[in-house]
Amino acid sequence: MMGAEALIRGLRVDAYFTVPGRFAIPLNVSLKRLGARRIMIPDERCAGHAADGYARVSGRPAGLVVSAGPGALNATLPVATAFRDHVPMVVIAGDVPTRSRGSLAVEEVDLMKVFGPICKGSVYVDCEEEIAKALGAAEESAQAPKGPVFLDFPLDVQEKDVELGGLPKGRGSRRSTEGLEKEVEEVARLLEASKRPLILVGNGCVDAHEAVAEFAERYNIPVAYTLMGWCAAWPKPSVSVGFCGIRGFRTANSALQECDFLLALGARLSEATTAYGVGEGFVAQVLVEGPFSERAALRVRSKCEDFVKALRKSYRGGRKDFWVVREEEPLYDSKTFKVIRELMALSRCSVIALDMGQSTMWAIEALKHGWRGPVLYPGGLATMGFSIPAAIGAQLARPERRVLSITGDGGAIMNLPALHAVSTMKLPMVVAVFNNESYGMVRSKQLRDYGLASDVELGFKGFQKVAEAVGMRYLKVDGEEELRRLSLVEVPVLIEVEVEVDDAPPTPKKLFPKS
Ligand SMILES: Cc1ncc(C[n+]2csc(CCOP(=O)(O)OP(=O)(O)O)c2C)c(N)n1
Ligand SMILES: [Mg+2]
Repeated sequence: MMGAEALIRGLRVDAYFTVPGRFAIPLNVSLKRLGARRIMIPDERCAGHAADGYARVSGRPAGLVVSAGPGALNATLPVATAFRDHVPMVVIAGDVPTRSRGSLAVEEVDLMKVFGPICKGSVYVDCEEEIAKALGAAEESAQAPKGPVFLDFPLDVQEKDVELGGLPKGRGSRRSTEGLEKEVEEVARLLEASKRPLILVGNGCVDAHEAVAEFAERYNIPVAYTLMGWCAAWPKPSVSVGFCGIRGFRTANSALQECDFLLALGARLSEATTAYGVGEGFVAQVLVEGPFSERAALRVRSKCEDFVKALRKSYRGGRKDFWVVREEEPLYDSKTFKVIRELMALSRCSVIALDMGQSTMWAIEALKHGWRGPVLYPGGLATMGFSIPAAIGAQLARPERRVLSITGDGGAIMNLPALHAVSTMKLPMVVAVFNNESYGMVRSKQLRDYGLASDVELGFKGFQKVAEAVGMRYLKVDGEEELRRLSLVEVPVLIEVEVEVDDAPPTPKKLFPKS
């Protein structure tokens, strides 16, 4: 069988997002022959974000298959976005033949150098033996710390006749839990003794968040989240106090300041989370990788899953008094904020994909008022243009749910290939574009810091025509009345909301100070 087929047979990936190219032909032919689930989206950036959205919602790695040079380079943004947010993904680039490597062949670029810093691991599959290594690396993608794995697969090796024997299955590395007992005992003891305990769930605890929720509900311990942890963890327990940080829940930020014992699970305790301070209490931090916080007095190197499992066994304490007092979140007199709240209530969507920009900041404020489902948010890299393609992936992973994409005009204008894909696949999505005819978020910062705005105007008024061109329904929305018509409009639908460029949520001074 062809090398490409051997690789695909060995991978444990449910769905492959692809863009064709001559160096990826054996890969794409193998996917078809093997009956793999394939989704072709005609732009690598969009296909990559769609793979990311699929993985965020399904919890399983998605495949991204691209061709050499330009094709692969166009996938760098979504791959880096997934890397920063610890999303599992197997990225396979069909590359120029091994003999052409380094020869400046047409379409050739050193992809291993490009993808190395934005992937968890990478393998140059330059011979048959490396296929086994590539499969091992791909398994690692879904192991904590999760992240994209890059497989650089030259055309000649894809086409080579290979034997299937000896390929590893489910090798994934397991970190030893030895030596954890003492630390778990210590945390259990501190938790028992504390009067105002708080568990903080970060993005690194996504796999264990349900176990944490069960534990916290049983003992009535408040659970706060980082923004990224909150977005990924659903459903939330009754003891949730929201997410901490710059745009965090008041309740969560107060709890972080007032707790006498903080157990931070898979949370780095970066400034984004601790913007309003952490109190004087004892801090224990569990991280599978990366630097510990200076505030952490007890530092545990472990997968959160292993740690939480052990803690549940060790803990002997009783139910706590729920010490946190819940505070109301503010309501704002902003058109964007109000329409987003109405959309959340009226669109019958239960998964939401955000972008980067003012409308997303408003969406984060609106989410605090009762949103229960998963949220896809490109928080690490802050990638504009993420929402629509990521929503496609989420919709494909959860066909029974309806996905709402919230984006600015800047994010939407990048996404013609994604809108075309939404329409051709007839995905039941609601795409809401908040059109302020500019890069509003950048404009407001420029004005604030320099008193002038340059090259931030977009002035695009053609979303209705775009919707018509790709074959999506279109609805212009000014408020609740038009939104009520949403139930009569067939999906997929593109909703356009005209908003003022100055309709921006209050930004705490701490956020992006002028350096
Ligand atoms: C790919 C990418 N390019 C540029 C930026 C910088 N950036 C952050 S927000 C933003 C403006 C977003 O504009 P829009 O989508 O219209 O949202 P608005 O702020 O106007 O609501 C830009 C350019 C980015 N984060 N990502
Ligand atoms: Mg805009």
